[in-house]
Amino acid sequence: MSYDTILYEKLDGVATITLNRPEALNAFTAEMNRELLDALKDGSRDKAVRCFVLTGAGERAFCAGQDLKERSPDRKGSLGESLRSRYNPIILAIRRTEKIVLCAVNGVAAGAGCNLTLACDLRIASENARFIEAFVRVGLGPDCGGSYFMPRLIGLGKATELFLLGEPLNAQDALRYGLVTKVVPAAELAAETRAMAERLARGPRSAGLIKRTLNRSMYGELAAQLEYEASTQEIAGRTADYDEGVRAFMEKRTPAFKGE
Ligand code: T3D
Repeated sequence: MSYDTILYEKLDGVATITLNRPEALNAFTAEMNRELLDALKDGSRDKAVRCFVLTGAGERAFCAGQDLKERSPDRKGSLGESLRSRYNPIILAIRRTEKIVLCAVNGVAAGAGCNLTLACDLRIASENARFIEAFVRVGLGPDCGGSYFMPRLIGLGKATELFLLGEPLNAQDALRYGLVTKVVPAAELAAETRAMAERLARGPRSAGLIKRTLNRSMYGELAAQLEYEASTQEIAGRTADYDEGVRAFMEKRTPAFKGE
């Protein structure tokens, strides 16, 4: 299979998927959603693959979420439908595969990009990594399971702060909150990730069962929450504040929200 917006490599039991639009901070287009899902399905079916690594190209960004250049008022369409057809299947694929998914957070992870990291089983972060629940900055609410994973990973108090204020959580604070397993210098991220991925790929059959039991323990209502996020994002996506948020981002200014 060949891809345009991701890189996909399988080696020694590890399938590495690299989001590859560095010029746009690896932001999602519909094509990238499709290709990421295809690669996850391919690796999940492949008996030789025991572990996935998910990362972003370049040192600047893991992923800046939805490509906002596709979200001007005349092009935005239905955000609920976008989540149901493009994003939620990716989140469910990551949680439902019994292969372990290790995220190498190589830079900023914002919006859907932030929540994509949270869906993974483990995260290693470069010192440059930042986690930003950026939705509020553009007049949206959490999606891609962020409202489900974040409170479970770091507690409701800090999660609420991140969602309502949209401020970045840096790599060291992410480590302190238990969001990431390890923080390493940017130059060492690839090697540290490879070592951890190979260790996971050499693990017993029970690794997949461990994932499945943790899913059952903590993530039983994930599909319903993804659907709920899609319905609330549909509402937010129709507001004047969202249109203003996207316009302000494109014009590099602070949005003037009116609460409408
Ligand atoms: O279908 C749906 O719409 C529903 C799903 C929604 C899910 C979402 O993800 S909504 C949230 C979308 N993401 C964001 O709101 C984050 C937007 N980006 C940022 O806040 C900042 O760019 C970052 C904090 C991620 C990084 O800041 P910084 O200062 O390091 O970089 P920058 O200068 O802002 O960005 C660099 C370039 O990337 C810049 O382009 P330019 O000026 O060099 O031509 C910027 O426009 C571009 N870029 C960054 N993020 C996006 C983007 N272009 C398109 N879409 C982006 N999300």
